[in-house]
Amino acid sequence: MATSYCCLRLENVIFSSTSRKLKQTSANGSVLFSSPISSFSLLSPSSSLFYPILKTSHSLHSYLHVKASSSTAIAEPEGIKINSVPTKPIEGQKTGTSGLRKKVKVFTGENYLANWIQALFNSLPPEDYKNGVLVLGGDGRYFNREASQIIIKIAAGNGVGKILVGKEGIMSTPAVSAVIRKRKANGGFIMSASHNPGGPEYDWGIKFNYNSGQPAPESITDKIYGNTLSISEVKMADIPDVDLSSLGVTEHANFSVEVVDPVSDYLELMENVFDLELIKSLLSRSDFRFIFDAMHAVTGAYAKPIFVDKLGASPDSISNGVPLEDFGHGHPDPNLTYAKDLVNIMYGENGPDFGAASDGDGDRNMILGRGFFVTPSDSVAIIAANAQEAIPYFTSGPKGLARSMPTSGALDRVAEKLNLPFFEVPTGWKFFGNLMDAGKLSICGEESFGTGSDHIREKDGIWAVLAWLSIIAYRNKDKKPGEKLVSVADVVKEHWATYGRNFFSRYDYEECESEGANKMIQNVRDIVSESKPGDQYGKYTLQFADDFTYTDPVDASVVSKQGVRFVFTDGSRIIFRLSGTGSAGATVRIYIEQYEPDVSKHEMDAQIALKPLIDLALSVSKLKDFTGRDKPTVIT
Ligand code: VG1
Ligand code: CO
Repeated sequence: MATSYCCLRLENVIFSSTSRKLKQTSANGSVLFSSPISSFSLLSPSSSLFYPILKTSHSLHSYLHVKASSSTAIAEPEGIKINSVPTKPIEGQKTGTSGLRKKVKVFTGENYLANWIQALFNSLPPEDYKNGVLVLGGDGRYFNREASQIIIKIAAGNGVGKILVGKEGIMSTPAVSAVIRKRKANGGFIMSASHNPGGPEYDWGIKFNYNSGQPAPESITDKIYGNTLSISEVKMADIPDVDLSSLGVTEHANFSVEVVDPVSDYLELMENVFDLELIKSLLSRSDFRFIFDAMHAVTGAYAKPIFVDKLGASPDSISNGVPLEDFGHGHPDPNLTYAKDLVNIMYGENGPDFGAASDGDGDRNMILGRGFFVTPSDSVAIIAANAQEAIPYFTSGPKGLARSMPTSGALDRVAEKLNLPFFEVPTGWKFFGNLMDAGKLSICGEESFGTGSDHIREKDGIWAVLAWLSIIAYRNKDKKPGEKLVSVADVVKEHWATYGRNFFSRYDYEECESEGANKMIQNVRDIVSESKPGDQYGKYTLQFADDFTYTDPVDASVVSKQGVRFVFTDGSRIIFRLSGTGSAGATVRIYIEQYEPDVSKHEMDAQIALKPLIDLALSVSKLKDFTGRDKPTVIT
C-alpha cells in the first residue's frame, strides 16, 4: 500500500507526518478498493486537493486565527506538527438546553468555534480523550463541512487518537449516540442546531455527548463555559483537510480519521430493537399507506435505507428526502406549523394512513394518522403502554418511565397502571441519561416531539416512527385484506378511554425582546413567591406553585429555576419557561394541561377544551404587556 511521508524542519524541531487512506469500504463494510491519498504540503493545508467537496464560499482559514507569525509549533514525539494558536476569550459561549447555538455569522467569527472546542478539551479529564476515540456527525447544515475540519484538527492537536466521522459529515444525533455506544468511543460531537433553520443567515450549533452516548451533563458544560472565559490558546494539528466524501481510514502518524457510513450501525441497532419483519408486513399491505417527511434534514440519509430498502415502503413515500444545507429554505421542526406540507397531505382528501416527520438532526418525531395528530405527550404514553407486546426490545417490560416536567401527565398514568418507577425531570434530554445508566429508566419523552428509550442516550425520531409502526402492525397482524385496519386514531382514542385524556397545548412566542420576556418570567416568579395553596384563580384552586427544582436521584446534583408552574387541585397545570435553544432574543413557552376522565368529552378540540386555562395563563402572566405579543408563533 502506498504511503506518503512528509518531514520538515521548523524552529529546530523535526516534525513528520504520514497521511494515507487505508481502504475504501462499502456501506456493508466490505472493502471496495484500496487507494492512497496523495501527499500533502504543510504549507498549504487547504489545497484544492482536499477541498473538492467544500462547495461553500469561505476558506477554512477565515474562521481561524492561524498566522505563521502568531502561532507557535509545539513538538510532538509522535510526529504530527501541532500549532499553538493564540486566542482571546469570547463572551456568550454558554450552552443552552442542548449545546451551543448561534447564528452562522457568529460561529464563523474569528476563533469562535475553535475556542469552544478547545475549551471543551480543557474541561475534560485527559484520560477521557487522550489517545481515545471520538465520533463526529452532523445534520448536513451550512458550515458543517468547514466545522468538521476545524474540529478534527483541534481534536488531533489535543491528542485524540481517532475520529469516526460520518460520510460527508452526516450523522443524526441518535446515530452519534448509537455509534459512541457501539464503538465504545469516549464521546462525540454533533454539528447541529437541531430544529433551528440553517443557511448563511440562520443557525449553527454544536453538542458534545459523553461516553455512554448521553448529552454532556451540566457539570461539564459549566466547566466548558468557564474555560471559554479564560482561554488563551488553541492547539491545532497541522494536518490536511480530511476527504469526507469516501469511506475509509486516513492516518497521520498516531492520529487517524475513519469516514464511516452514518446508517449501518444505527440500522443494526434498530434490527435488534424491533421486529422489522412485522413492520415490513404492515408497510407492504396494499391497504396501508405510509409517508415520511425528512424535511430536507438528516433523516433524509436514513429514510431510504431504512423505510424503503429494509422495510419495503415505496420510494415515493419519502418526501424531502435529500439533506440540504439550508433544509430547502425550511424550518426543520416537525410540528403542525413547520411541517405544514405533511399536515396538509394527512388532513387532505384520501390522506395516507400514517404520516411522520423528523427534525434537523433526527432526534424529534411527529406522528400523524389520517386527519389525526398525536400530541407528543400522548405518543410517549402510548408507546410505553404498548411496548411490551409490540416491541421485542421491551419483551420483559420497561424498567421505568420518565418525562420532562412540562410534558403532560399521560405517561404518569401508564406508569401507575403498570406499576413502574416514574421520574419527572427538567426539560432537555441530558437529564434522562443518568437514570438509564442506573437501570431505572427505559422509555421517556418530552412534549417537544422527543421520544426515546435506553437503546441509546438521545431522543430518537426514527425509533419513534418504528415504535408506532410496530404498534399499528401488531394490532393489525391478523387482519385479512379488505378488513378494516386499526388506525392511529383508534389506538389513541382507545388509550384515552382506558386512561383518560390529558388535554395539552404549548404556545411559543419566538424571538421576543429578551428584556420583556425576562420581566414576564420575573413577574410569574413574584406571583409564585406570594402564592399559597387554596388561592383562587377563576374557577381553579391552587394546589401549589413553584419554580421547578430537580435533584438527580443518581448523582444528587441539583438544578433549579427549570420552569414556573401553577398546579391546580383538579390536576390542571400552567407552566412558563424561556427556551434554551434559540439563537436570538428570547422564546417564551407556555404549557397548558388539563385532565379529562370523561370519555364523552375526549373528542373535543384541545384548543377549545383548554381555552379557559389558556386565557388564565395569558392574564396571570401579563404576556402581552411584557412582550407586546398578542399571538403565539407556534401552537402545538
Ligand atoms: C427545546 C425543547 C426541549 C428539547 C430541546 C432540544 O428546548 O423544549 O424539550 O429537549 O429543545 O431539542 P427549549 O429550551 O428551547 O425549550 V433538539 O431536537 O432542538 O436538540
Ligand atoms: Co433535534
